Amino acid sequence: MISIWGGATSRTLRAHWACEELALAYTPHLIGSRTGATQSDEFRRLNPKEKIPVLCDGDLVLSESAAIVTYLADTYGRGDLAPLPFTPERALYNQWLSFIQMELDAHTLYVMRKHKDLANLYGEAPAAIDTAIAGFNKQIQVVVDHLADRPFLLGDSFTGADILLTSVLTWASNYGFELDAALQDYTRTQTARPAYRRAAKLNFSISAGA
Ligand SMILES: N[C@@H](CCC(=O)N[C@@H](CS)C(=O)NCC(=O)O)C(=O)O
Repeated sequence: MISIWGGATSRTLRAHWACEELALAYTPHLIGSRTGATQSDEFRRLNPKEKIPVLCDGDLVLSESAAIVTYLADTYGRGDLAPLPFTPERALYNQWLSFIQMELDAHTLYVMRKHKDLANLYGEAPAAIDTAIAGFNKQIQVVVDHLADRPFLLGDSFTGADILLTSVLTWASNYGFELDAALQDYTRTQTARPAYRRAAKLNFSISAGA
């Protein structure tokens, strides 16, 4: 039986969305970040990093949202949500996942989150925020150019890379980034998917931690 720990964030939504795309039965444990729930003894045994999302499937305990999406795709998707391993398509899928996690999440949007919304925890850093904004604007242009002649990151079919990209695009919009019109269309198309709608309804049925 699959369980997913976490809710109310763009990253936990990735795990719920992958389960919904694959029509999997799963048990959500909707704990929020910074609510104290990630510091409980029970949760720390699952993830000593004290971070969500976490997936449990039988004996497997897996953290990191991109790894969770890819595990679900490989185990239950049979090539539907991630290209099969050992193929050039899979190498490109890995490339997009790394790019999104590093250039559009960790180095940019998450820097803004830490030093703006969460400045009480991580400190004010206006110069880091300016650099993060410039970095996001530069790197997102690569995505705009790439999507100019294909509907999805990998070409003709929706994959976990689109789950990750959509999650950062909605996050960026919420932060006031003016996304290119084509990217707005792309985001509208992905967030209209029934699986996204089910996942978002569940994921955001709790409020984010303070
Ligand atoms: N690289 C990780 C990042 C996970 C992460 O930072 N999660 C945040 C919420 S989106 C968190 O759990 N924060 C816990 C806390 O601060 O209590 C992933 O993609 O899963």
